[in-house]
Amino acid sequence: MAERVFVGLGANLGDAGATLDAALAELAALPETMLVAVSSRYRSAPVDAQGPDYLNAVAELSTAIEPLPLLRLLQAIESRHGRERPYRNAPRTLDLDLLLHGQRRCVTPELVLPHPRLHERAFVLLPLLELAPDLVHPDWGPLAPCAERVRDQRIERLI
Ligand code: PH2
Ligand code: MG
Ligand code: MG
Repeated sequence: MAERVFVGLGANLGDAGATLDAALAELAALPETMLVAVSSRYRSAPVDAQGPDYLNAVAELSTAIEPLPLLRLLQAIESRHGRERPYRNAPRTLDLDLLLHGQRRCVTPELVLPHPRLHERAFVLLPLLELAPDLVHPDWGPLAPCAERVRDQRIERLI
């Protein structure tokens, strides 16, 4: 069965705009998957990280791919864009995070669903709410009220 899936995109090294364009085309080309919607792009200050500002966005997919195989496909796309992991939260050419996979919960060393920090980070929450203002988290309920709590994070919606 196809699930409603949200993927967070981020980049703060290289030509971040071109990388996001290419990554979205690769998401659209995944098997058993439709790219349903893409948020605006946002420029955001690094959170718990160093380096240049990030370009962030969120994509909505409809996909029949299960969470772990989908995670591996996302990691393959990251690798094709030169993603390196020298240390935690290092600047990156491309980060693709599985945020929500329907209402599924999953806790494994490799993958936690829903993404445990999605409600704390403006660079995830604002593009997510732009696509799905009525989104309901499987544990915490409606996500819209969380936007109030990330108001101090620097983020700019680009046109
Ligand atoms: N990703 C991180 C850590 N910090 N900050 C912003 N603004 N955008 C990100 O995508 C981001 C971050 C780890 O994945
Ligand atoms: Mg991330
Ligand atoms: Mg990641």
